[in-house]
Amino acid sequence: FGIEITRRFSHEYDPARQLDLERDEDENQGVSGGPQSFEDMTEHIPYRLKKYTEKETFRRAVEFYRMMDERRTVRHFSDDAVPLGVVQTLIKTAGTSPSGAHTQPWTYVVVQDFNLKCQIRKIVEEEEEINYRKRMSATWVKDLEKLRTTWERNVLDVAPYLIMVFKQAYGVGPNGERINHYYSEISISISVGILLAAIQNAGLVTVTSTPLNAGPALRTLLARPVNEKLLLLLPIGYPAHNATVPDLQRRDIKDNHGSDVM
Ligand code: IYR
Repeated sequence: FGIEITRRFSHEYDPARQLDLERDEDENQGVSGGPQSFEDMTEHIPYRLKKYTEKETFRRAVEFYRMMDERRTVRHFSDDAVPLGVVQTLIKTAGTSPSGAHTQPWTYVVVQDFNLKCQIRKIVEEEEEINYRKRMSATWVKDLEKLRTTWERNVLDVAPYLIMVFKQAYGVGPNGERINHYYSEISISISVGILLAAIQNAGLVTVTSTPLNAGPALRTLLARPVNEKLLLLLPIGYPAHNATVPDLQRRDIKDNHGSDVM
């Protein structure tokens, strides 16, 4: 644990260490090139997509934006039931994500069992209490004040489901052979983005929580293999009837230099 904490919380930027970390990254495997031969057996098939009129394209874009603009991170859940089939469909939607070399390097674990949810809550709260008290900098804790987050996690045993998102550092083939994964973390980030859109579309809510330092204990609790690392914990359900959210504003597209049209 010591090393993990120093790496994550070191305030000094150490280029040598940074290089080391980058070298560990899955995306740097197999960089050696060579001529392409396309010898694999994957057939390429025609792709057709319905083309909407310009008016319809506009309407759809605006409608989807309006729906997504209603999305908020919610920290107050109702225990109202959600059919498991809905959650499975949301995860199937997340699985439509692109991924490095189509390796689909994610594992979505759904927890429904109340006792398991209580154990998860205990593990997460124990670590979060230390995070808030010691590991996070004073500035970090101050920056979070407007969100009114604390180390407490009562949502974890109220929400009907917890979706645990694991990154597969590498895959394991049918004969136990290792399969390289590329760009796993960005692939999973894209997949989870799609999941968030699907959750919103279904009229459900989540909080994109990142359980700091609780990963190994949760991986053990859920009996996940060592190649899987917990990245996110997403409670899924309906908002509590008295749920509140901070009155935050989104950045206007005009202030968003990244969205400039060149
Ligand atoms: N990791 C904790 C705390 C937290 C951190 C940030 I940055 C937030 O924007 C919100 C919470 C958690 O996942 O709740």
